[in-house]
Amino acid sequence: MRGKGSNIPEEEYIVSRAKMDFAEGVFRTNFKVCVIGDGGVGKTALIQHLLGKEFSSNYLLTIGTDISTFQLEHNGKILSLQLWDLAGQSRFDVIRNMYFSGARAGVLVFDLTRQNSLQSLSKWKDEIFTYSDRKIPILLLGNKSDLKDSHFPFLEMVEGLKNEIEQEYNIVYENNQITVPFFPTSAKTGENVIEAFEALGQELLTYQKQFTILQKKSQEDS
Ligand SMILES: Nc1nc2c(ncn2[C@@H]2O[C@H](COP(=O)(O)OP(=O)(O)O)[C@@H](O)[C@H]2O)c(=O)[nH]1
Ligand SMILES: [Mg+2]
Repeated sequence: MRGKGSNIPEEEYIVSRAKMDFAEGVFRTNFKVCVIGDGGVGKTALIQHLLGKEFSSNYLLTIGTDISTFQLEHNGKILSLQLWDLAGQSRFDVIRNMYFSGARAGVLVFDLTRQNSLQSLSKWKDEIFTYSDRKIPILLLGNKSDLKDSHFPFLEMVEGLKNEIEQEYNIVYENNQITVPFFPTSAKTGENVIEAFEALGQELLTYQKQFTILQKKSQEDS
């Protein structure tokens, strides 16, 4: 399984958004994925790595949003992940809900060298669940593993956050199967980056099933 990235022109983006917003029960291959977390944790660098661009230690502060598409092949199906690179700066607070609307997955990124960037993630998770209007799959990334001897600092806190999110799924989805994958990653060396997004692809398919069951049930009940 290998991913391939490309930048998409605006018209195509609008068309695929329209497809996404059609019947929820139909198998969906286009997913809006919001990449979030504090400024400087490496969100842009991770996306650049996925898209096959060289790592640069000199990115400009994110201004606004970049949208790029990363494709995964999964059991012969193509999953198209539209990666939204969100600005973490507080001056963008007012327009954030617009960014999250219609999101089908969230990638929560923290910096393995900055514990407070992990502490922020619970707040980011609440925001994406609120504004996307459902409990969507979450991928948890501890980035900059190349700067750490041990890849797993703050493991207890990571487990705590995983459990917190999985509990929220358990409340909504009967016999919930959705889990929160966690990977230490490095946008610099590329460690685990593709593997992590492949794991997210798997969760998106699981989510699709759970959500369809939930919808059928609510139709039967009404
Ligand atoms: N050593 C190391 N530096 C990284 C890594 N990822 C990002 N950086 C650096 O961290 C800084 C912030 O990265 P950036 O992608 O702009 O963060 P963003 O604000 O979350 O988008 C930049 O100087 C990057 O070069 C990583 O995996 N390892
Ligand atoms: Mg950025």
